[in-house]
This record gives sequence, C-alpha cells and structure tokens, in this order.
Amino acid sequence: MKKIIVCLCLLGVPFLSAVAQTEANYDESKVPAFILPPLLVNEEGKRVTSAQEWERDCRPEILSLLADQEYGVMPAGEFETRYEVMATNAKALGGKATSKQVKITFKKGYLERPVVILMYLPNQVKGKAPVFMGYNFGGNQTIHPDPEIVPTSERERGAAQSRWPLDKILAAGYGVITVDCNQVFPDNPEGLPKSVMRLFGIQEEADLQPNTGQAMSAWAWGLSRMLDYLQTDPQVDATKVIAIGHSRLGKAALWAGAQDTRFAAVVSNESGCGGAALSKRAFGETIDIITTKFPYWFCKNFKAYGNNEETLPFDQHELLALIAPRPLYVASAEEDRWADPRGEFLSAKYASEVYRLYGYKGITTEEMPQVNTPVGQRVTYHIRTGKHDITTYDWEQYLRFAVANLK
Ligand code: GTR
Repeated sequence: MKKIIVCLCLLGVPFLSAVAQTEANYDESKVPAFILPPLLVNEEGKRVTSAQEWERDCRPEILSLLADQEYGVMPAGEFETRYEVMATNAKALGGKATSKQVKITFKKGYLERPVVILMYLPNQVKGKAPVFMGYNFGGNQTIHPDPEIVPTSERERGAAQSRWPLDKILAAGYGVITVDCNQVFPDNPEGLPKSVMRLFGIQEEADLQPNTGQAMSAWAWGLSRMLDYLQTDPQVDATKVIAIGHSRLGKAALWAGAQDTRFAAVVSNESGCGGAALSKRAFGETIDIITTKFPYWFCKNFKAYGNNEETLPFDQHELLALIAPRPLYVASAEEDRWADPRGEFLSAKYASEVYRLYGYKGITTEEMPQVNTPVGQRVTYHIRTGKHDITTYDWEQYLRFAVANLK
C-alpha cells in the first residue's frame, strides 16, 4: 500500500465518515478529516520524479485499481463491427454544417447491438474538423429540432437543445458527435440484458464478477468504439476528439479518457460523485448513496466503500491524473451541491501535480475561484452560477479552452 502523505481539510469533526451516512452532508464543517493517496508514489512506496517514471510506475497501477474497485473491467471478447452511413446532408442547419448519421452494429453470433452516431461537422472548416464527442441522455433527436435526425427514443425533438448550442460550437470550428447512451447500456436497473455487455456473455446479474463493469464501463467502452469509427471518417480530425459529458455521462467521459489516450482532451461537466469529485470528502452525493440508487453503474466492489471512505485506496484526483498530459476541463455549478463543487475543484487541483511533471501548468490557485471565473491552464476549472445543467456559458468556456490547448 502507498504511504499516505497528503493531509487536507482538518476541519471540524474528524471521524464522521465512520458514521452511517445515507443522508447527504452539506455542511463543510462536517467534512471528515481525510488523507488522499499521493499521486507521485507508487504502491511499493517509490516516489517518481519524471513523467516517464510516472507512466511506468504509477499510471498502470492507478488504472487497474480504478478498474478493479470502482468502474469495473470490460470482459475480453471478440465481436464484429459494421459501419453503415444512414444519412448525410452537406447543407444541414441552414448550410452551416454537414450532418451524418452512421449506424455501428456490434455483432456476436446471432446477437446484434446497433448504435447510431449523430454528427454535425462545421462547413467553414476545410478538411478534417476537430470535434466534441459525448453521449446524450434521452435520444439523438433531443439535441436539436432538425427533422432529419433519426429518433432513438420517444422523446420530443429538441427537448435537450439548450444543452447543445450547435451554432456556437460550429461557428468556433468544432463538430459535435453524439450517441444516445441508452443504446450502449440502457440507463435503468433492467438495462444489463439489453446492453452491449451481452456481446461479452454477460446477460444477467449472476454473470457479474465483483469487478465486472456495468453501465459506466460500457459507456466508456462505447466512446472508444465511436472513436474507432471517427478514425475512419475523412471529415473528422481523429487526433482532436474531445470527450465531453454532463453528470453521469461526465463520469463516463472521464473514465473513457483515462483509459483511452487517443482522446485528445476531456471535459467533465458537473460529473460529481464517481466523476471529478473527491469521494473521501463525502459531501453531497456519497458512494453509499450512488451505489444504492444506481447499483448498475459501477462494479460491485465499489459498494464496499460506502460509509467507509477512509478505506478507499484511491480517490478521484487519480482518475483525473490519468488524463495527463492531455487538456482537462472540470466544471461545477454553484447550486449543484449534490456534485460537491469544492471536491471537484480540489480533485482537479491535486491532479495538476502530474501535469507539472510534463511541464504543463494546471490549477495553481489555492482557493476556489469566484463564480464564472475559470482558473488554470492545461487543467482548467470553473464554477458557474446556477443549477445542475450544461449551458451555453459552459460550452463557451470549453470552446475557448479547446482552441487554446489543442493547437
Ligand atoms: C443523479 C446522480 C448523479 C448524477 C446525476 C445526473 O441522480 O445522483 O450522480 O449523475 O444524476 O446524471 O444528472
């Protein structure tokens, strides 16, 4: 085990996390004293001092720890993949974009799992465009009223339009790639048998080992499979694919970016517990709450850390550090205390230590920034006013960040 060195937040009641905590704590003075596993010391206790050493001695250990104890492992297995362009329109959205809908079918024996990728690429960019890629919650047709979008659910066209300011994104020279997360793993307790896990022989609860992945791992896996497709698309710059996600889908984007270094950058919008926020703070949503309410998101091993955060041999700053040296944006919202904005800030700040090894500046400020005031460089953080959501303000920051960091 790692020797513990970072000691933080020795405020208030020190041993609260030992107490059963099914109710969310919103009182900063009741955040338990906690100790974070150090980022630059490996399990044998060896301290690393260079990026090369970190990649050799620390990164693989953290990756397998998080896979084994939190997100779960995707089982190995062969399957076929087929791509089929269903529709294209070179003059979509009043001529601003080229839209494309591509069906990816994963096939194993008689079993098929189709997933439809919806793409809008900026016509002003000649050649390959950089893109933001992320899941939508409730159907491809929810991101815009465009009547050409093939619906993937019953939900109303354009219902989530405010979360996808396409005009702004396209005007900045970026494309948008999205998939309905429910096509990869339906986001409900009965989702497993209908999910891509079937391709790996997992069809029911009893097939799950304590470290088998469920929705979060499957969603991350799906983002990588979409990236496989993007690498074959002549209109996309596959070296500039930014994984983005809001909330639960932000957790999935982080886990995808942590594992798959082909993602050029990652944006976590209010990903909270099991995402960017430090678990050991047990502020807002906790491991106990999330694994009780969403037992199908993480692997079963994760549940054991509920109300038991002091035994966690890792924390979420290590997930963020796995993105290094690639650009990382972590964002919170002031009224989204459930996601623990301070825990998200601290996690991004601590992860910056690994960016420093690569010669990059992350977050150097000690204190939480003012609202609507992004801080940091290669790792950037903001807390915006308002509620749990992804807004035009958030996207404006991500676009500026992408332009500055993905040269
Ligand atoms: C909540 C969940 C959070 C967050 C959120 C969302 O119910 O507790 O972890 O993921 O949903 O995805 O909007």
